[in-house]
Amino acid sequence: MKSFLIILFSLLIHAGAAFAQVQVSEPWIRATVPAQKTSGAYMQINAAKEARLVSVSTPVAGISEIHEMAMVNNVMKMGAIKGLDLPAGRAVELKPGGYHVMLLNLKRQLKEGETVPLTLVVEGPDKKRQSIEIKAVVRPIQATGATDAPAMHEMKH
Ligand SMILES: [Cu+2]
Repeated sequence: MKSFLIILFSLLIHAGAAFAQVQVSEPWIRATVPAQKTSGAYMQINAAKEARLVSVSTPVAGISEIHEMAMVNNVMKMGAIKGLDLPAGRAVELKPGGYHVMLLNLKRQLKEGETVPLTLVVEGPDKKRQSIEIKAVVRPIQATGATDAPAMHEMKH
């Protein structure tokens, strides 16, 4: 019995190690008003080994895209990118005014305080993919970062 427990324990450690290569901290989504169809999701992603975020999905949105923001002719524009590189050991921040996950075709209003599941798919240099399930907290509409206000999202999409 004792040896069985030890084996089980070591299996758990291995599963944990594989999963811990990519850590997501402080995921949040901006709350929406009733008719609003878009919002943004933000978080910090820290990959122990080089990886790439290749897709995101959530049951509350019809489409989820990875977006970057860039200055084009002095105007801040955003657009979808195919993936976001996650350098080894360095946190990549998705935040208002920067990289973000764009949630489109929202199926319902997102209310402050609720949690929303998100699935991130990360690809390693060996092309192996890993899904990471996280839960994002919905924060108030006016949460930090005026440049990425919901009204602006509505205009650009
Ligand atoms: Cu966007």
